[in-house]
Amino acid sequence: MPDFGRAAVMGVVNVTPDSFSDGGRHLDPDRAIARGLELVAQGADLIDVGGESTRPGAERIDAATEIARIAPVVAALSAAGVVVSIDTMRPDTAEVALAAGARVINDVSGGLADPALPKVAAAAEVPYVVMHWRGHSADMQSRAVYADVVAEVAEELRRQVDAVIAAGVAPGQVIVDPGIGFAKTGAHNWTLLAHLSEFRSLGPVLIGASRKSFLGTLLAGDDGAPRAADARDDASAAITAIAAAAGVWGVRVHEVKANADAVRVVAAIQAAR
Ligand code: PMM
Repeated sequence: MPDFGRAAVMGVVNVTPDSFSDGGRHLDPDRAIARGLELVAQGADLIDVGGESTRPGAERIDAATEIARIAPVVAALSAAGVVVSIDTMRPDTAEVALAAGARVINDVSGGLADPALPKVAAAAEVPYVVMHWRGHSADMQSRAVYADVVAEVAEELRRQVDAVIAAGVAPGQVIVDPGIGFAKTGAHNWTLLAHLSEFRSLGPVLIGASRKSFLGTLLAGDDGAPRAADARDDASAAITAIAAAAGVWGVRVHEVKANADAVRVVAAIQAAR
């Protein structure tokens, strides 16, 4: 597990036509590669490349389409020395990405969508992000029902972690993620963010809150219209500071600059304690 002495900044490059945050902007491989390099120049420690949108309501695409989108981007960024994580639920896509140089697997299903994926992570001996997940995006919001969201997400995530370790992933390679926005309402997201330290006993924690719709709701204008996705970056950086102060391993963000500064500010304050 790379340790940067502060929270890691994972920059997002979605090679998709339909991600809510940056969909369509980086579908062309050259633009996606340039964006990844730009985020590294701005201070990203690693780049998360994804070819399948997981926004609420998204339908799945086939593996061949996903692979065609991510392969040239993973290969070019890896060749340029960038640490690439592959955001996929599919073992075939992960295998192609690893062969192209990816060094981390980010599975938003945390091993549940395809039990072969944890085995790929185990064989490759790479860090494996296990995100809390209750089912595919098409209908996941119908599963946003909790009596105690912190306790239930922690318990379900613990079971997911146990399963991937049983599949052969070394415990030291597991990164956990409570899955902000995945089968969660805005209120659930805020409660999880208010209790991040409770997830640390499960492993290093990654948080992906950047630009998500609960921020659009929080920052809605007087007319009630949600703030646009690309105008949520200051709020995302505020969450980064709070998450870093709560001791997370890393944050997954679309705009790197302010987040890279925020994690350095928090590290300086922690060092001065
Ligand atoms: N969120 C999205 C995609 N991948 N991966 C992890 N580990 N955690 C997340 O919260 C997460 C993720 C959805 O956001 P996007 O469509 O902007 O990529």
